[in-house]
Amino acid sequence: MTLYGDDSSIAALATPPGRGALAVVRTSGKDAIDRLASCVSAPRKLKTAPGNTIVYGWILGKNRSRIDETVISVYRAPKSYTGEDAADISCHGGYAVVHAVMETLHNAGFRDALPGEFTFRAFMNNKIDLTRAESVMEIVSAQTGRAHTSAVRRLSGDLEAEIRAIKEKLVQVLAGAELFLDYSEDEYMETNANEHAGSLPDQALAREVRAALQHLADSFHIEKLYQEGARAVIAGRPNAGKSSLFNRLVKEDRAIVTETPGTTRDWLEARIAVEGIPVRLADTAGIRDSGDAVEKIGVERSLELITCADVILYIVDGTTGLTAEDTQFLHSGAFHGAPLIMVWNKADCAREMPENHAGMVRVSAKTGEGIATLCARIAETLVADHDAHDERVGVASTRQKTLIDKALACTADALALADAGQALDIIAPSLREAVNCLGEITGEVSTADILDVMFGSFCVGK
Ligand SMILES: Nc1nc2c(ncn2[C@@H]2O[C@H](COP(=O)(O)OP(=O)(O)O)[C@@H](O)[C@H]2O)c(=O)[nH]1
Ligand SMILES: [Mg+2]
Repeated sequence: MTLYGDDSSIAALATPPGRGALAVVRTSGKDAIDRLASCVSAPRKLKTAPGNTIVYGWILGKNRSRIDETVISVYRAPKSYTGEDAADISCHGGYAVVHAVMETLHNAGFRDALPGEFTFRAFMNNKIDLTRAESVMEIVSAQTGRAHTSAVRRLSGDLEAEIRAIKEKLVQVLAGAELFLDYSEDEYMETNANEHAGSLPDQALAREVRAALQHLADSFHIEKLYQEGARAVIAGRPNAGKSSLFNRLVKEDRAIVTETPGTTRDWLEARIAVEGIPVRLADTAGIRDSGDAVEKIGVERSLELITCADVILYIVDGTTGLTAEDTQFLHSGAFHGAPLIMVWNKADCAREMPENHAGMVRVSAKTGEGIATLCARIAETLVADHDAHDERVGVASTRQKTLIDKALACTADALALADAGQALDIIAPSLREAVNCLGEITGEVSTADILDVMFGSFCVGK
């Protein structure tokens, strides 16, 4: 019994629904091709088609009525994405045609694929491990080149290889320890085991493993940042140039810029890429005490946005400099500890920045001066103390991160126990637990619950 309950033939639309030149309906299952043959104009050709070939034909509906002219890519087990016999139907992209194709497939005995079911089958048939299965969704969701590149690395199996290599070393450490345990009755070994009290037989290798796991654990922040992105909020007094800066960063005139203070009453959001990091940038209403009810709501929303920001750009009007209102706000505690970048705007006609404002970035939303520096500062702030240019493969999902953390903690425990002079039979269980965690990352060790959560988050057709 598999997680999804059965091994029936499945079908799903793999492309976005709607009008388009083409749509791809994907099918898989041990009798998928025979079933499909019952509803095409060239049944014999399809039934006998070898793997990795294309068959041209019409998809037929009730009473063999024509539904669409298609080409069908045929795959034979085990050389397919799922490892089963499979066929991709390339039909025309439209709601009605896809609906009719799906209906005819249902009549031929296909059922709708559940989210992630194709990839799940690929995993069950040993086509890919869990890290590669996860990277499939990462590729689909990648918003910037950088996110895509690191997802490709995981799809190519780099993470799987790295985890396996670490695991092998850990197994070696464990085997060394267990050798002593197995032969502890033996007099010769006992003498040696006593000599080894307070250290693992392969202490240096265990330390190497701990360092490699630490590196993977540290990589998560960066991978997540490039994948999921961050939230930046522009704040500041009315008329400081927030909307102008927003427009400059978005590179189009989206926010309304006016000379009347208090124009942006609600907030606007745009998705931009800052040095490869997907950023949701929000322009907010000017923060000030206002009698106007609508503006007041805008100010409240600004404050709400600020509480969930990963970075805040606080804009100061460089022609007036820091005012009492700025200082009051900056000291009000509204920022909840989120990193703050102070921006001295209107550099084109501003006064010189006072010397004690050294941390400020001087820009002109009008001319574009200083914007590159500001972007670099935003990226730097989001990356925090991590190495954004690290070329090594990293962990991308919370599932992977949790297991790496666990394996790291167990390895560190084992090393600490060894340092404290504990016997090997006290140390070995921690090492074994660490090995299991690594096995769970790639899916060698897996339970239905884990698979359920993981594949359930996929989109249908994947
Ligand atoms: N000279 C100059 N004027 C600017 C600059 N940025 C904004 N402004 C002007 O300042 C005024 C207020 O800008 P706006 O973006 O609406 O400010 P907001 O209220 O903070 O959103 C407008 O007249 C803008 O043209 C700048 O860099 N240089
Ligand atoms: Mg504005």
